[in-house]
Amino acid sequence: MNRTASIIITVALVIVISIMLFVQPKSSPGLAKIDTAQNVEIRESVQYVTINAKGGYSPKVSTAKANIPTKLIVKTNGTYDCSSSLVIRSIGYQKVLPQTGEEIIDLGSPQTGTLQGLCSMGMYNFVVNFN
Ligand SMILES: [Cu+2]
Repeated sequence: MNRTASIIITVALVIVISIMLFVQPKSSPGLAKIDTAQNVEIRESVQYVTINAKGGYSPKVSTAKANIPTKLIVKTNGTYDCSSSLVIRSIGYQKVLPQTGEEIIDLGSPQTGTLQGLCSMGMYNFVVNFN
């Protein structure tokens, strides 16, 4: 009985440690902040949010300001996967982007909320939170 119990505890510990190792890099708040700082900028009172599309979208989560003129720039660079096939339902946008290039999508002045972009198959996505 004691032996069984200690085996169960050992297995449980290994599982918990594995989960912690797995989850830690993704939930690191430092990294998310750096990403956001680099991909959102305001130039001449227009806000630009830049997303890279290749094997998915990055950064996956961006934070931007609401209620100011905003353009979304989606960059492809040798993108042969379906992340070049972009769908943004909330603005009725759907387009197959060039394999390499820059697509500029005018978002107007977004209200507070979340804008979601998807690949046409729905397997990759990104969100921009407007605050
Ligand atoms: Cu896809």
